[in-house]
Amino acid sequence: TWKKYSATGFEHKEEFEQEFVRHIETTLARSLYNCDDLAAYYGTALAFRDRLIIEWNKTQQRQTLLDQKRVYYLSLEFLMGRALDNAMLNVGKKDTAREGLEDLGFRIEDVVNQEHDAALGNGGLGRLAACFLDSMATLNYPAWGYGLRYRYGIFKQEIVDGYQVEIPDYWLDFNPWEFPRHDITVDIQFYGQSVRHEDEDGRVTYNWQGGEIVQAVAYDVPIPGYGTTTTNNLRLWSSKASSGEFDFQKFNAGEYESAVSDQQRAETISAVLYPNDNLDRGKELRLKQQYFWCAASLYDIVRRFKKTNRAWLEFPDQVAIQLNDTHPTLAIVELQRILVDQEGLEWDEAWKIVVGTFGYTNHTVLPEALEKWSVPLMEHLLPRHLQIIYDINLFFLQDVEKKFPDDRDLLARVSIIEESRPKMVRMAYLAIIGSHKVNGVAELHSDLIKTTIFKDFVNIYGPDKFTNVTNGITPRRWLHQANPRLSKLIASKLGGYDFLTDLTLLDGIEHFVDDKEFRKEWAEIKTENKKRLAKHIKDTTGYTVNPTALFDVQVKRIHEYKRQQLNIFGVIHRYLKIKSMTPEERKKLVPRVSIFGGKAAPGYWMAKTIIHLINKVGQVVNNDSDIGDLLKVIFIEDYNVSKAEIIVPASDISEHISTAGTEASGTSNMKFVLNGGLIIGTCDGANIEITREITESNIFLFGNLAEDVENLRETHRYKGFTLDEDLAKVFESIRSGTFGDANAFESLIASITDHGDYYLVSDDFKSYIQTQELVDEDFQKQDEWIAKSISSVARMGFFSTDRVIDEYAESIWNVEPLVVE
Ligand code: 26Q
Repeated sequence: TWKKYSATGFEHKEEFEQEFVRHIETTLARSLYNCDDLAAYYGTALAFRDRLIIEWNKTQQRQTLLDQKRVYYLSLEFLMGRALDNAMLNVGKKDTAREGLEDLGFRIEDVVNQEHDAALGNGGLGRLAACFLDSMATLNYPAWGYGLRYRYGIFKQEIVDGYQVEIPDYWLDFNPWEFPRHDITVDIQFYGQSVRHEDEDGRVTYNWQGGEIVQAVAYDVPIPGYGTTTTNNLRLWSSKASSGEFDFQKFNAGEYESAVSDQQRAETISAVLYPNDNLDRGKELRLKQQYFWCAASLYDIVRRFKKTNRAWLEFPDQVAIQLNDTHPTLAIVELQRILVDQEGLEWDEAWKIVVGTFGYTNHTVLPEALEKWSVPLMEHLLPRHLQIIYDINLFFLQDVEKKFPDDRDLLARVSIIEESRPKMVRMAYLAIIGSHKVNGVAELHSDLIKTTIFKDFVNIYGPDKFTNVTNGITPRRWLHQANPRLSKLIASKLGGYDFLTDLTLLDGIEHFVDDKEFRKEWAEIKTENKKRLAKHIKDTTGYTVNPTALFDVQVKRIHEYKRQQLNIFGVIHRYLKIKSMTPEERKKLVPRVSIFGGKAAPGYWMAKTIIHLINKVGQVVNNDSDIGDLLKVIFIEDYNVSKAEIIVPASDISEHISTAGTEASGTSNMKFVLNGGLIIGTCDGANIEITREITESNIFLFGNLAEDVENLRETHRYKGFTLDEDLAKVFESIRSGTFGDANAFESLIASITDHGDYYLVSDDFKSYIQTQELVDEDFQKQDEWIAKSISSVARMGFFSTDRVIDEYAESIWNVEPLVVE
């Protein structure tokens, strides 16, 4: 006698089983007799989905009724990974499902593994957005995500003969987590012209006319909070040809091909995620994506606001919009256009509303990643928006002129329009000017943007407009879900799972650092996780790795600034050293498995060369009988969120070794430490704050400081530099063909020896190698190592996205959680 639809989930396994079977037999039109793991996945997902839908509807009704201020998180990327495991844990009924599935003859792990990752993002920025959604729902904030429903997410990576090959990631076949809202559509305009009107009183208005229309269709994804009934909404827009008169006439006239090609052109807008991470390439289709998504989202937000019949002045009291980097900056211009051209507000009144509404988060200082769009392209695609940008710029420069008279250089420096040929629109400047707050994502990064790329704006606006909100991660996915045994062990000491919603409670495990039994269990869990990864490595690469070896992991997008080349040169150095040792000397060594993973942007030649080198080194080292278990080099194909959930809990040490001042924050550093891995890293991004929290004795820091980087580069340019001796030997061995065709790696070597070593690989090589030797030494003192691991985890409370979201809510959004009874 169980309740049919309990609020929180299934009361008994029988209730789950019944729902499961019902979906297999009706929704999927199959029978239990031909139900494989994939069908079992769908059955389980649909059963849980039913529960989510009920809470989702209630949450939306509640939010509409109470009509508190809402947050809208605009991001072109949401790197969600899998949904089922997360849904089961957040609803709190995973064990019930496990038992039910067992009764029916399935292993829950196999069922969960059937799900295709939702990979609508490149890396850190997209995963951060996904962690934010989890925390916003968990903390009961009335919040929506807005993004694009790409037909193809980030490509799948295969390694063929040591080279990266890209395979399209078609993931939408049957996605039980999305709900098409064919009734929620927005017509989005492109091209055409801006037409001037002057009425009898001499009032001048502009109107955007002509061009073409593409339809945006909403697809909604439920976002369940952990331990709460709040289920928020992620709305993704899909593009479709508008079914206007136009097509109909074409079809009628028999112009099928042209009608079909119009349709394809429209659908192309949301077809594919651009695979560049930290690199801007001014492609027209990308700008179309940005406007399509901004315009549809704003239409939706404004429509919702208008239903409440409030005065426009109240808009910023009801709506906070956060811009995830500059990608949605056109939303600023679009809101100004709606208010002035369509709603008839005065410019100044409208602009105050706009600035009060938006906040802008910067994620990079790399010059090649700062978005710029050519003025001619903007004028062609969005003629009225370009005019508005020019006006925003004019009024802004007038203000600056008043404040700093006769500083023409300043005006040229801060102008939204760069006077190049062609002229360019600087999106970051537009985002700063159109927002009331600008934030970086870690302390060092937030300081750097204030003193370098946005220095002039700090002078103009004063320092209060610029703030820091250090990134975090959701402990639900990155501890409880990825590492259930560790989570359980911690819960056993803390008397429950409260730490999952208040991560600072982790400090309670510090008391157990000296508890022998606790340490033993802690170490065993790490070993189990390493065995699971070793199996994955065996299954996917064929290589056998020893789970007692030191697992050294670097997984992230491949980029010169992240310096995977420093890591692989270090590996080669180690290989050469082992080769030169006597058997006696070798006995003293700590066996090590160097594990790499990550995708290179398809057009990023140097990144692809680094992948190639890693794979060639692996081929040689792993097949060298001289070396045995002492060193293995593994490249894990197709690194993604669900692989991270296996890799992160299995690392002894992970590498976060960017050139100081280049990695805005990094978030995988936090994931590794939270899972009991130590890290080796530079004084960069959030590594610095991690060090502050866990103390210097628990982290392996090395390398030059951010403050010295500019000088070093300058010296390289004008005086050159002497190549590190050990690095020179590494290059000799590559050049002599030890790892196959030496020519293949010449450009990589030359970037250091001949082209100024921009990323300071040579400058940091010695201290990197020395620090890695320290890692070996410390790893041999296993007891101390485990103690470091435990006390680091104990001090990671700060890095929860729950803390991050509360900070945004308080200092940028001014929104309150919605109290759920
Ligand atoms: C821009 C223009 C055109 C095409 C693509 C892009 C583009 C796409 C993605 C530019 C940048 C990105 C992604 C940036 C990113 O992931 N940045 C990372 O953000 C993390 C979360 O704040 C930080 O932890 C990382 O340090 C930062 O690199």
